[in-house]
Amino acid sequence: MSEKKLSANEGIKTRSNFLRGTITDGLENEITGALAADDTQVTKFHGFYQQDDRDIRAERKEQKLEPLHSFMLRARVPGGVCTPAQWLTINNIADELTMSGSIRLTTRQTFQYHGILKGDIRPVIQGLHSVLLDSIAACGDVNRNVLATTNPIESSLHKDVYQWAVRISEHLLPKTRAYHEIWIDNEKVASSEPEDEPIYGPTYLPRKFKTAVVVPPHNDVDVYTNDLGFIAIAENCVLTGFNVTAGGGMGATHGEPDTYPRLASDLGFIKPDDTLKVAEAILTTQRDFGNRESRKHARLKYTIDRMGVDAFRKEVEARSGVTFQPVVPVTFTQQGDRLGWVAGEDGKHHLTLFIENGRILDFPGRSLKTGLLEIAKVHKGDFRMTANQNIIVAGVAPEDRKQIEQLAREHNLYGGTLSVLRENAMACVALPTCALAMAEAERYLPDLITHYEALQVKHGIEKDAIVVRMTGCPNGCGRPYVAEIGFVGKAPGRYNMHIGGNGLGTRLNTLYKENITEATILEETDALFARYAAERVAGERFGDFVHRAGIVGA
Ligand code: SRM
Ligand code: SF4
Repeated sequence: MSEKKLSANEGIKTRSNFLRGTITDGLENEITGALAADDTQVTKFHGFYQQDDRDIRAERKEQKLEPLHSFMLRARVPGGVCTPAQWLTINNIADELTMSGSIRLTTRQTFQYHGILKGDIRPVIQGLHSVLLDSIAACGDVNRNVLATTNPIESSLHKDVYQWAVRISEHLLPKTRAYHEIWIDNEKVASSEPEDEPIYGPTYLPRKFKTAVVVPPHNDVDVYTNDLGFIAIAENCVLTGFNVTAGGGMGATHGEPDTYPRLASDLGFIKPDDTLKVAEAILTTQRDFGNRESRKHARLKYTIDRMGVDAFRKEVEARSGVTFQPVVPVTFTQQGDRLGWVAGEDGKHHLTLFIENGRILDFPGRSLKTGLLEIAKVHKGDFRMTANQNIIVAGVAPEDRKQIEQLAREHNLYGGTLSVLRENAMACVALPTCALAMAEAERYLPDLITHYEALQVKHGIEKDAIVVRMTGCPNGCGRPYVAEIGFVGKAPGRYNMHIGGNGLGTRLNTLYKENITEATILEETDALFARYAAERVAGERFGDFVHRAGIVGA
């Protein structure tokens, strides 16, 4: 393939010298708050994005000022597990080194800072490093943060599965020394060894790559939306292996039907010992067969659709030396998180706290950030960030439960009167920081949910959990295409409405109405809820009902 045909990012990666680019020079340039354009692609591999506040973009332009550049940094926290000591540092960094002051839990079990000024990126990364956290490969064309079911009830199985998430994450990490060199040591580390990326090669992957490990029956990580999935199979809480899935992804572009959300295909069952071999083989197959000309068609899902699942499976078997066994049948019963207390098999207690759209900050009457800080000061277990933007205070001894619960209640982190609808709702960041947002999501969904709650009460269905998700554009960061009702931003105040996910994360929904405003959304929902309340059969979920009633097709 000639370089001329390759996407611009391929050239940037090649020239970056294993992810260095000219970032160091850019950090020293005090004339601008920005980095060089090519470097802003390279920094993604180091975990951060250049952004600007879109609320004030026009105003700054009018004043002939450059946009107010700042950076969003995403940490890498496999399985979402961190210690209270780490949380104290995470909190302090948000206070001292970010303009937003917030900690934003993401849909991939980690957190982001928004509003870091260029001169503060190094102190932020060094601060995280001081408590053994990093942001390498949190973004970019590499394997990203690996998800693992939080599943605190089956504690020993969770521990095993979490360890696999960590091992996969470590195994597939880029090996470049650039991250340490630029951010930690601040100088080139002398080495006689020539630099190499044994798994990735110098141009890394054609596109981002995402991995999740799930423990059925709880599909809290929406495993089928990942490029690579491991579905844990266990007997008596002992892991016997994984069903492997490949080729999931949510992103699409409005008006371009050759881009689409896709659920992963089942490849087959493997033993635990084969996990890393298979993960690497799937990744390198994508490395070698993925489309490097068009980034819109570069994800593994398109590679698999082009090759065919059987040919893809054979290639993976040849590379890994592992033969897939038939898939072990599994059942999922739920997506999303179980909020509140559960007791684990190890006698420890775990409290899942609802964080609306993942934004941890002190709001009037809800001092979420202070509350978590106070909990971190006394908590002896760990924290687990969930793939649904919530957080678990995990591993609480029975005698400490009262104190944790009291702190959570004092700060309105627990014990209010949330509807099940709100508890299950999720929105992506969108405006004002996301450069790709076409409509509001995080700042608007809470209001839409309030309208929805009223409609649920009107139709007597307020006890029904309906999974509602919203994103500000079709990229799908809040996984709206596996929601029972998904809203996808098209333009300010306008959304596509999708319905018919199954509440388990194993069925895509269907486009129902296009480009509609709030008034039409509420009219349509009123009519749908009325029919659902009147015509559903016992126990039927909303997403299943709209299929059975023929409101959306198969
Ligand atoms: Fe995402 C790009 C936020 C999970 C699909 N995503 C972005 C960027 C970085 C915008 C950009 O490129 O400039 C967003 C930054 C917004 C901001 O200001 O913080 C962004 N994505 C997020 C987060 C923070 C949403 C959230 O509210 O939690 C999630 C961070 C996850 C993490 O910690 O790693 C996030 N993004 C997802 C998911 C869900 C998932 O992975 O489970 C998806 C859909 C699954 C998938 O990848 O197919 C997702 N994000 C995208 C895409 C579309 C990719 C594609 O294949 O087309 C983009 C745009 C792109 O890559 O070109 C994108
Ligand atoms: Fe931004 Fe779109 Fe992702 Fe929302 S879905 S965070 S608007 S890229």
